[in-house]
Amino acid sequence: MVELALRTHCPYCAYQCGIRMSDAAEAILGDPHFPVNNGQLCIKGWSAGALLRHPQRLTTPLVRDSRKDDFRPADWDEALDRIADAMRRTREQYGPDANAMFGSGALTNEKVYLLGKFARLALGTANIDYNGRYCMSSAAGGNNRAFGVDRGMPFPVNDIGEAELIVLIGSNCADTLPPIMQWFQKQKANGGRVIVIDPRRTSTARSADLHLQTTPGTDLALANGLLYLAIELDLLNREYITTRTNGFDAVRATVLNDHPARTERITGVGEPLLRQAIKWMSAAKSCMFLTGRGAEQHSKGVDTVNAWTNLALALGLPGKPQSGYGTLTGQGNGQGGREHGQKADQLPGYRLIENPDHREAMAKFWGVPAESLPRKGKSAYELIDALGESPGTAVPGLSPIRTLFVMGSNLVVASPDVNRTVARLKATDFLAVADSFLNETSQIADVVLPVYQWAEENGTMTNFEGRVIRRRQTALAPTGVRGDLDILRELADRLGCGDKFAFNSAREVFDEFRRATAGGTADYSGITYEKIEANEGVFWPCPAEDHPGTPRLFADRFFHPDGKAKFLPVEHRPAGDTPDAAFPYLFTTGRYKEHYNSGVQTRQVGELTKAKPGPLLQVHPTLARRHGIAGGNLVTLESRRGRAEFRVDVTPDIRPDTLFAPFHWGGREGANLLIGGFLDPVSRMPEFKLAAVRVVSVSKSAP
Ligand SMILES: Nc1nc2c(c(=O)[nH]1)N[C@H]1C(S)=C(S)[C@@H](COP(=O)(O)OP(=O)(O)OC[C@H]3O[C@@H](n4cnc5c(=O)[nH]c(N)nc54)[C@H](O)[C@@H]3O)O[C@H]1N2
Ligand SMILES: Nc1nc2c(c(=O)[nH]1)N[C@H]1C(S)=C(S)[C@@H](COP(=O)(O)OP(=O)(O)OC[C@H]3O[C@@H](n4cnc5c(=O)[nH]c(N)nc54)[C@H](O)[C@@H]3O)O[C@H]1N2
Ligand code: SF4
Ligand SMILES: [Mo]
Repeated sequence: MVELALRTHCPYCAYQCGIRMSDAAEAILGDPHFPVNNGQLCIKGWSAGALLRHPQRLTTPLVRDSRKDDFRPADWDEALDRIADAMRRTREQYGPDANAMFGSGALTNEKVYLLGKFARLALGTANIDYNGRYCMSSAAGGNNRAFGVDRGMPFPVNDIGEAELIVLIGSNCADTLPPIMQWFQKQKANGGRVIVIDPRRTSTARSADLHLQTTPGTDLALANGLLYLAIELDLLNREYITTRTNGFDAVRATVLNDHPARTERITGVGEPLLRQAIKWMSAAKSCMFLTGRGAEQHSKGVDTVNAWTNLALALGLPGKPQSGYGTLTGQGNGQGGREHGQKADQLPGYRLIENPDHREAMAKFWGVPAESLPRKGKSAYELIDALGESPGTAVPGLSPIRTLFVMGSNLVVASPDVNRTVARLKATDFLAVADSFLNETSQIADVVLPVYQWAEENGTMTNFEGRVIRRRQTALAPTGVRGDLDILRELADRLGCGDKFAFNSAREVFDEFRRATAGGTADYSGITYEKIEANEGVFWPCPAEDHPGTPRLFADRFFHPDGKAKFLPVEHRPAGDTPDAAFPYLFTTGRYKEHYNSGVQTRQVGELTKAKPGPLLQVHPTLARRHGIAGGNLVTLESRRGRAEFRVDVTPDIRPDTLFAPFHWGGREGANLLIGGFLDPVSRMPEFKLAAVRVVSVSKSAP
C-alpha cells in the first residue's frame, strides 16, 4: 500500500509554494505552514490538480516504425528496448559522444543526479545539457565569478520584507513569482522603496516607487553608469572594498567612460533619474539588487550580472544584513537543477568536470577510473545545432549527435531559432522523449515514454532561496505510467550498467546523491528527510547531519579561496542581433501570469486558457499609428531568421521602439521563430530578450 501525503509543493516555478491536497487530490489549497508562501498561491498553483486527471495525459508508451508513420501504443519493454538499441547502435557507429541527453530544471534533484550519472557512466557521453542553460546560466556564471558560489539568493526570502531598498532588474516577479509580493508589501509597510528596471510598465513596475524604462539590452551600461556616479559623488564603501574584495581599480578604470550623457544615450534613462537612483541606493541602510531573466538572457548576460555585482560590492552590500545581490531563479528546481551534473561542464555537488580533483573525487565515489569520465560537452543550443548532419556548423572530423533523449523540456518552443531547431531535431537518427503530455518536441520523436507527474512521486527540490524541500507523493498515478528514475534504471540495465543504477525508490537515490555531494560547493550531505520535515526545508551548504544548514551566505567570507569577492571589469557591447534600417525595432519576450514556460502544462488547464487564450503582441500607440495598426489586428513580424504572427494589444505600457510577446505558444505564434542563436561567450545563454524585427503585414480582420 502506498502511503499518500497531504502536503507537497506546486509543480511549476522556483517559489515552490507549499500546497495541501484534499482527499483524492480534488482540490489544491495553499499550505499555511510553509513559511515561504504562507498559504498563498497563484492561479497556476491552485488549478494544477487538473493536470493529474487530464484526458490528454499519456498513459502508454508510444512508438513509430518510421517518421512517416503515426505513433502506435507499445508496451514498456518494446519502447525501452528501442531506445537502448538506438543508443547502442549510435555508440558503435559514431562513438559515445554521438548520444546526448537533455534534462531540465523541472526535475527533482534525484533525477538530475541520476541523469548526469547515466550520461557519464551508462552512455559514456560528454553531451548532456539541459533547459536551465536557457534560464539561470548567466546568473550562475556571474555569481561564480564574483562570489565563488552560485546560490541564486544568498538570503532567505523573508529578508525582502526588511530591506530598505530593493532594485529589480529585469524581473516581473508580480507575475512570475506572485506570492513573493507579500514580502514586498511588508517591505513597503516598513517604509521601504522599490526600483524596477524594465522596458515595459509591468504589474511589478506599477507597484514600484521608481521605474526606469530602459532600452532592452542596456542593463550593463546602466549599472556602469551608476557606478560612475557613485565614484563621482564619493558614495563608495572604501573600507569594504579594501577588506572584502579584489580588483576594484580595474573596474574604476573601465567605468570612467560611463558618464551620464553616454549612459543616457545607451539606456534611455536621463541624468536626474540616474542621480536619484544612486542616491537612494547609497543612502539606504539595507539594499538588495535582484536580477531576473530580462537582464540575464542576453549575449552579454554574464557581464551584465557582473556589472551589478560590481555596483553592489562598491556600495558594500553583499554580506550586509538584508542587502546584497541575488537572482530570482525560475524553474521549480532551477537551483538544484544547476548543481548536480546535468550541465555539460559539471559533476554532482557543483563540481567541475574539467577539474582533475573533482573528476578524481566523483570517479572514486562511482567506482570507475577517472580517465573513463567524459570531458565537458556541448551547451544546450550548441548541442541542438550539432544534431544530425549539420552542414556548415559541424566541426570537421567530429561526429554529429545522432540520438537524443529529452527529459523535461519542450525544445521546439523553448529554443531560439525554431525553424533551425526543428530541422536539427528532424536530422537525428533517433529521438526519445519522456513526458506526461505530447508537445511540439515529442511530436517529432520516435519513442515517447509516459511519466509520473509531480504529485505522484517523491523526491527533493531546491527552491529559489537554496532551501531543499521534499516533493511528496499525494496522488496515485494512472496505470501504465512509470517514473523518470525507473526509466533511467531500465535503460542502464539494458546498456550493461545496471549495477550502478539498482535503485528501488527516490529515497535510495537521495541517499547516494547527498553522499555524492560531500565536499562539493553545493554540499547536501547533511540533509535528511527528517531534517527537511522538522524545519520546513534545509538551506545548503549543509555538510554534516548536525549542521543546521546555511540560510545566509557571505557575512564573513566569500567562496573564492582567499575569502574575498571579485570585481570584474565589464563594458557595454551591442547585442548579437542589432536593429538597422531594414529591421528597425527591438523585439523582446517574457511571460504571462497564467501560463508556464512552453505552455505544455498550463495550456491543458481550462481556467488558464480561458484567462489567457493566446499571445498578444504589445505595441506602443506611436508605433501602431506609424504602421496603421489597431488593437485586435493580426500582425506579421519578421526577423533575420523567420516570421511570426500575433494579435495586437496597443498599449502605452511599452517603449515606442520595442515590441513584446510571451513565448508560451508554438506554431506561427512562436516568439522563438524570431529569436537568433547568439550566445553569451561565458554562459552560452541565448539572446532570448532581443531580436531586431520589422512589421511585414497588418491584417485588419477582427479577432
Ligand atoms: N507565470 C509564470 N511564472 C513563471 C514562469 C512562467 O513561465 N510563467 N517561468 C518561471 C521561469 S522558468 C523563470 S526563468 C522566471 C522568469 O521570471 P522573470 O525574469 O520575471 O520573467 P520574464 O517575463 O521572462 O522577464 C522579466 C521582464 O524582463 C523584461 N525585459 C525584457 N528585456 C529586458 C532587458 O533588456 N532589460 C531589462 N531590465 N528587462 C527586460 C520583460 O519586459 C519582462 O517584464 O519565471 C518563473 N515563473
Ligand atoms: N523567447 C524566449 N524563450 C525562452 C525564454 C524566454 O524568456 N524567452 N525562457 C527560457 C527559460 S527561462 C526556460 S526555463 C525555458 C523553459 O522551456 P522548456 O524547456 O520547454 O520547459 P517547460 O515548458 O517548463 O517544460 C517542458 C516539458 O517538461 C515536462 N515535465 C515537467 N516536469 C517533468 C518531469 O518531472 N519529468 C519529465 N520527464 N517531464 C517533465 C512538461 O510536461 C513539459 O512538456 O524556456 C526558455 N525559452
Ligand atoms: S506557480 Fe510558483 S508562485 Fe504559482 S503557486 Fe506554483 S510555486 Fe507558487
Ligand atoms: Mo526559466
